[in-house]
Amino acid sequence: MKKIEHIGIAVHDIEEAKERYTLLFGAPPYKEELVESEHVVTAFFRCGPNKIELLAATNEASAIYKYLQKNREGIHHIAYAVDDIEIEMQRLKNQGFRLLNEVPKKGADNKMICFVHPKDNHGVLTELTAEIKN
Ligand code: CMX
Repeated sequence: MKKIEHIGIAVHDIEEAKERYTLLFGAPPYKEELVESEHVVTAFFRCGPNKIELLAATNEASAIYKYLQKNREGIHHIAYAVDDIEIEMQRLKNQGFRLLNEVPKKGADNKMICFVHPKDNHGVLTELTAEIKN
């Protein structure tokens, strides 16, 4: 794993959260994206070399919808950048981590992603991300 790629924050209302984080950073999101496969709408902010992803559910099938039924708004996951996502997935699988998708899937911000169960990381939902090379 190379670095923290972003921190994901679950919110109820993406428009309201975007306004608040635009005030916080003094700059608007550099990217806004609907990820239909994940049933989320996202907004990405830069903070120096780091990124913050706001996530809101688009419907009740969304993991964010379920999360916010049980929890308050707040940090939902930490994403790490990896070079080769398949190698990292296999490495973690061999060590007994539960991968939440068996093959890499397309995520937001031009990434292939894989989630690792929060219970295998002391309560933190963990995401592997690899840049899609065009
Ligand atoms: N962080 C920490 N713990 C979490 C969690 C999170 N984000 N989401 C769920 N949990 C915990 C729950 O609190 C629950 O714990 P207890 O059993 O102690 O109550 C346990 O995990 C099971 O949670 P659940 O509410 O019953 O939900 P599910 O098991 O159905 O799903 C999870 C949980 C993590 C497997 C599912 O949300 C998932 O597959 N997530 C990955 C995909 C995702 O999150 N997509 C949205 C983001 C997309 C993006 O970034 O683009």
